[in-house]
Amino acid sequence: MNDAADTAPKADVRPPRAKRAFVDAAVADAVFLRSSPSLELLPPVDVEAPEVAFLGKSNVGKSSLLNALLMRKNLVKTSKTPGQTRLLNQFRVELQLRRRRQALTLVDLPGYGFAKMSKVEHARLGVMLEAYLGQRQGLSLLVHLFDLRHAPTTQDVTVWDELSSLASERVVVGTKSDRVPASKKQMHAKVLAKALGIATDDVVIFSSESREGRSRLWGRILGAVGKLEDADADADAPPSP
Ligand SMILES: Nc1nc2c(ncn2[C@@H]2O[C@H](COP(=O)(O)OP(=O)(O)OP(=O)(O)O)[C@@H](O)[C@H]2O)c(=O)[nH]1
Ligand SMILES: [Mg+2]
Repeated sequence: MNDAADTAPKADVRPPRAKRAFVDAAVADAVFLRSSPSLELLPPVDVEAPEVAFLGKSNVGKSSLLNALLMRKNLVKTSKTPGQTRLLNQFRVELQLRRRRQALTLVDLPGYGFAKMSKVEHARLGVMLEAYLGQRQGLSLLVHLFDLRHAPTTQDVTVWDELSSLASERVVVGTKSDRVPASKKQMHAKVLAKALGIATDDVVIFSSESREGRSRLWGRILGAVGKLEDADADADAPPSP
């Protein structure tokens, strides 16, 4: 038996921690902070509470996903009617990690692609979104949501491509997974990933109804803000329901 070989450090072939971790995040506190009608009226990013924004076409489930992440029923306003969110809505969150608390600022963005509103309002929302995405200094992570039930729309892919030069990290989430048969989820994720040019494994399959994907998404968020090591992360845990 070769002792040296036994004690030699083994090559680490595991995927990066940020991708394999599932975090059962304990939300100690979550409150509405403010609604802002423009980037100029948003205060600068608070370095103590890294900012994470949620983007996607209208009605894809951004506000519902935030409620599911935060384990709150109605903290964030949701609606069956597209075009509910029309301001930059910030929420302040305190997570209880293994050793300490971590604050985050989550931003619920208005959806794109909603035709049934006045041209003026449509243009105003477009300008606000573009300014936020193009100029928000210090944004840690953009979570981009797509409806897992359908292939992404042309606009979805255009927006994704246009944001490829974004300085901040991006995570792709496939929403409403409770509406996709279990046997077809991977196939739908594959179609989405292919259209965006990413790996299928990088798609976080999510449902606000069943909370599938919640702990995986927390893992990706904490990985992006560099706090995963402090979290109560269990690399071997199965994806949470
Ligand atoms: N079945 C199912 N329905 C969902 C899910 N997430 C959201 N919905 C429904 O989809 C509709 C839109 O949800 P919202 O969370 O308001 O969507 P949004 O992306 O914030 O919409 P805008 O603010 O208009 O851009 C609501 O009727 C939700 O109940 C989900 O995971 N599963
Ligand atoms: Mg909304």
